[in-house]
Amino acid sequence: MNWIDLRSDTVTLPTENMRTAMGRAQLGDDVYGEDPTVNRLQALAAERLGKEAALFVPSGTMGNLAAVLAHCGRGDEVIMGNLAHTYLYEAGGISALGGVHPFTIPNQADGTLIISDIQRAVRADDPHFPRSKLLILENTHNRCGGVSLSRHYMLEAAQVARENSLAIHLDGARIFNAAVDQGVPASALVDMVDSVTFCLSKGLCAPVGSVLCGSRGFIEEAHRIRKQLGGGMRQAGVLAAAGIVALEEMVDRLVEDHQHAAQLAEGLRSVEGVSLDKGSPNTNMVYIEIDSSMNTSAQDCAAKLKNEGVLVGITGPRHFRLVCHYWIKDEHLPQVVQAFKNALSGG
Ligand code: TLP
Repeated sequence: MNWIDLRSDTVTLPTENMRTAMGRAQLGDDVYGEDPTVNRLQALAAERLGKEAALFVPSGTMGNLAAVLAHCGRGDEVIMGNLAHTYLYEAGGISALGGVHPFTIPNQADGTLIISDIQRAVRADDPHFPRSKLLILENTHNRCGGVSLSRHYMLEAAQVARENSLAIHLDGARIFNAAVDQGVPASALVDMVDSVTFCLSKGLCAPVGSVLCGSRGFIEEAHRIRKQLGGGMRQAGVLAAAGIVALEEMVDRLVEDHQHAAQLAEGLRSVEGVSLDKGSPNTNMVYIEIDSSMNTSAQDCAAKLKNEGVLVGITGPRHFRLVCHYWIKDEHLPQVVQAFKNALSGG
């Protein structure tokens, strides 16, 4: 079956241009720093994000982990939102592998952290306490509905971080969705942070890989940590080649995914028993709730949708995330709406 796969933008397959570039990529041993294609991707990524240097890593999770380990030592503390991907979905790696302690504060519905909450989370210099070292923000914010954080907010957060000697890492897995959403270059959303991870393998369609960007000294440290984590990938240019196409060809078109999310949300509004989350859709994500009057669970409904060729992400007992991406086309949107109508009417 040709699935309409809305579970995530991580499911995207590489484009034809990516497959061609991968086949033709010039390769070398990247652990020796000799893969010309990896080097080209890293230079391009650093340039696009306005940072001195960049490091190709196998995943967003490893990019965030390497960043935390480069910023913090054992027993240090990281301040982040209670809905941050790094807190919820990275298997506790910062604690398990780095002995780094998370201090969570509530994420607001718009993905932000209240500035006074950040201020209050910073520990006094007292031997009873861990040392506050790092603030992590996320843009776009996945669990807050894919919402994008403005430059204005990022500057405010950066100021409170600076005043308290905290470094800032941005989980920018979808930073290009945020940039396209706001009509600004991605560099304008990250010039105030010390480090940023972004993913090539989500809406940008590359099969594998993320990039960690920061100052030259920071990236040298992260390079050593990537090796410790087993992330030295040898002839990785075969993957980086797709990443170059991702950055050169796939950024501006993200606007189509955002338009599709808006169209899909509009269609779903007409389905009895479906409510959009407040503020949804944002960027490429639609979050919905099935009304309790409907005699179904998310599992049950997802199974019925699957019978119609539609795959959705289950995010709660009656809650779904639908993510638009390159492989979701105009003609799929009415099919998805109809599949929901059928699933919820017992049809
Ligand atoms: N997110 C995945 C799942 O892990 C939830 C998804 O389907 O959205 N930061 C953010 C904001 C992310 O959304 C993700 C992946 C990551 C980091 C991790 O990236 P990978 O999967 O490359 O380790």
